[in-house]
Amino acid sequence: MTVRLDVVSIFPDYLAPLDLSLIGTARRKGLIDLQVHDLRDFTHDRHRTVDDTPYGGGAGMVMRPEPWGEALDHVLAQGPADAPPHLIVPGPGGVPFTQAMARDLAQQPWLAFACGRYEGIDERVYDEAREHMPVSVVSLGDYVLNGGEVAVLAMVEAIARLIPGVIGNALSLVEESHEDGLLEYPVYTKPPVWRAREVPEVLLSGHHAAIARWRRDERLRRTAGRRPDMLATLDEQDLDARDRQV
Ligand code: 6GU
Repeated sequence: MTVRLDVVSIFPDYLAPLDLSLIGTARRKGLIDLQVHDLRDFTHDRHRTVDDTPYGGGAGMVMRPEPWGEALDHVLAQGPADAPPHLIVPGPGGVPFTQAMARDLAQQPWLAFACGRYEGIDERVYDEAREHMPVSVVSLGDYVLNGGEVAVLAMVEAIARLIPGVIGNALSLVEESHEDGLLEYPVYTKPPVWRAREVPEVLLSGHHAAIARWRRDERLRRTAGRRPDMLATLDEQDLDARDRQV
């Protein structure tokens, strides 16, 4: 089954990297049907205007509703009215994007992304869109980007790699940071000594249970150091179950 992804942006070229690497291959294989739409194609004035000053005053510009209305109508018209896409609007004021959300979105047959710029999109566009499809405003983290495009690159990559067939080795998906509540353990490859730095001896021992224990301890140590917030929500049962596995 092909997953359909539509992206609306005033900078379609920003999405060009989605031709590369794993996602480009998945598109060529027909696993992903990704279409990028230029918001300015849905304007009707000579200057292809997409923004205007905010009512009530204030800094910056706001995206006008008319081009967005037409662009979203155009996207909706690509599929059945009774099975519309889930519309994702990236923005720093959204709910946090998480691995769990990526997993959920990777199960959907059709996703649309609306990239805002400037101070944002006229609120009526959201109200109107919600009458036709589910709408989620989603943030990558607590910092501000100039527009949604880079966020869409990140979200599409996180989602696409979870679509069946996109990553050859599905096992490589399970032992990863954020898949089970702990950060990943440190990894090493050859040579065994590099600039006088040795690979931890246990990894060369061939003792599988000892290696599993070491990795579990390193994951805990790393998570405690870098992401104490994650450890706080890991319950003890979880940790006990992990102990029994090793
Ligand atoms: Cl999703 N969009 C924008 N424009 N800025 C952001 C963001 C998204 N996430 C964090 N900052």
